[in-house]
Amino acid sequence: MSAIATLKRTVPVAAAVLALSVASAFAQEKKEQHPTSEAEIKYQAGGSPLAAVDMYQDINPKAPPMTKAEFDKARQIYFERCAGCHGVLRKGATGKPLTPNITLERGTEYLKVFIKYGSPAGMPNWGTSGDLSDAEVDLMARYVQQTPPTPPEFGMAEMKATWKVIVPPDKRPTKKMNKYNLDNIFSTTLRDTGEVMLIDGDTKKVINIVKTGYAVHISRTSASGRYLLVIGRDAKINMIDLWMEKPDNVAEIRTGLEARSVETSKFKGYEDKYAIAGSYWPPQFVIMKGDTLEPLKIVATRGMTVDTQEYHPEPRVAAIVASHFKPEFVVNVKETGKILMVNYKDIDNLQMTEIPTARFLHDGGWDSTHRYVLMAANQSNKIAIVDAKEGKKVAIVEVDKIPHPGRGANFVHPKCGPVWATGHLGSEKIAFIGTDPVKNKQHAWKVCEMVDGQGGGNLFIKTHPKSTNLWVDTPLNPDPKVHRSIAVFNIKDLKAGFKVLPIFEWAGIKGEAAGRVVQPEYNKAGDEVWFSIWSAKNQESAIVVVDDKTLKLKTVIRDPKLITPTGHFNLYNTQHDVY
Ligand code: DHE
Repeated sequence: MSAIATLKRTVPVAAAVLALSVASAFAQEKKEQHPTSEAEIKYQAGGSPLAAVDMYQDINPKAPPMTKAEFDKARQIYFERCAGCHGVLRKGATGKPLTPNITLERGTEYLKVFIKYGSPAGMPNWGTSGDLSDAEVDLMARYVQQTPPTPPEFGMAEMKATWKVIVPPDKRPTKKMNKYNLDNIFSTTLRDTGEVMLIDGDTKKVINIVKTGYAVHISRTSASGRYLLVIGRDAKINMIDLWMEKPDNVAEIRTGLEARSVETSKFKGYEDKYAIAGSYWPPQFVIMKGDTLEPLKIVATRGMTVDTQEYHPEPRVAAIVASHFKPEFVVNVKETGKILMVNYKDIDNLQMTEIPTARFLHDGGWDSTHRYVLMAANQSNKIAIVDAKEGKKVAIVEVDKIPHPGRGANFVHPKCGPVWATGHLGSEKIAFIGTDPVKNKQHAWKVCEMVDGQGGGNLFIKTHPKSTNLWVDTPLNPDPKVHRSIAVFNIKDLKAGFKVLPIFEWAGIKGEAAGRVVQPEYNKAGDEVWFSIWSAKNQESAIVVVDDKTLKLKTVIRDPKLITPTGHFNLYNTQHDVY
């Protein structure tokens, strides 16, 4: 039984004062026990676009009364802060379920304590942290006792209504019309302005700022390298033609109400033929025509979980990667813990292999041979490994708390041979998993070594085949010294520990700035590494470029339009899965 459940049984509502002090102690204990919980909270509570979607108000006679205005305000807070963990339908995702059968039994006073002070199990202390006022805590306690409102579905008709071919394929250039070195362009998300900035990696000059959906999550290059696809948090995909004199949008579509992943077909003979996008809401993925984004086939991901085999109503689609071995997309279904190998050879008779792994699949990437895909089941502290050639699960490897690889990092470890590395959001550990089952069998599909980085709050890790450095960021670490710098290891001598480079300081930003250093990303040559300095939208941000050999500052890219840069993707490395 949870500590709070015990509290509820032994402490009647009348003894609220005691309850508050116990809960407060829990909040304190939580801070001590989970030094990175602030990082986790920031990460999970990233804000859902569903906050702005109108949903009906239920009048449940058993639930405490709410006016429509109160309900709408609470719904907005719920989708901005709570849905990431508790789910859109409140049936539980990475957090606990909050359905009325549970919350009505708890009652308003109890729920208020819980929301205000948090719990040792990971519920943030929304009230004492200052995020929610007492009135808002009361509002939320009443809201979670109402029947959860359901956002609308988003099927073919809705997708088609948002689909625009801005420049039809026959009106596009037949050859490259610009002099840019397409292989070394970087696509940088300007998170809060709803744009991506295309930067020439050779000259460091801005090529164009392209309008996109809100808070673009990732950029992916098509197999041929001609198109760039980006997807916003609001599930809007923009397709940018890199052959245009000034690369810009040629097609766009919304594939749902909230999303994180987009990819294009990469198998020989199918280059650029299809695009795929997964969505968080509705839980589904859609296969589209590769040159126009015309939606062709929508597949729902609702279904049974891998472990308890219970129905889950909103299994979100997380990372999607394209296989190099077969005409397949590898689709990660988060809450049910299934990896789907979706074969696009005949999409009218779509064949899918369902590989059960572990719940909460999130992000990951290929090993250096591109045969094995390694995906973090983040809240299960596991890495699921699938052989894309055989279409079979290889192993599930236990790592540390909340692995978060991005796409991971591949290199040859002095003792274990080829490894794939992940850092962790919930700890300072960096795990190296052996990926060579032939020449280094004894280390394959095991953690062959773990080293300590600067601290928890890590999001991305990176190296390059031409480099001997391994870069580990910590943007969500609460300590500014840690989230404003980067750790770099020499992969030939991991035991020697890491050097810390003061990336934020190097940016020379004078005013107040959050200055979180996010996502190491190599240029095409593998001799420089780019970092975003991510500040609030009314503060200065920058991109810092470091020389990979000397570990010295090379350039700082500053521009008043560089607002809230987060992810930034080198087009060649993304196209060829070099990481
Ligand atoms: Fe991400 C990758 C989901 C928060 C920046 N992020 C991914 C992927 C998923 C995901 C499923 C893998 C996509 C793929 O490869 O197809 N991210 C989520 C969330 O659900 C979460 C936890 C909370 C949220 O509300 O979004 C979240 N992510 C963040 C951030 O706070 C970051 C730092 C800034 C932002 O945009 O909000 C962020 N996520 C990124 C980036 C990648 C990413 C830069 C791509 C990494 C790569 O190297 O491919």
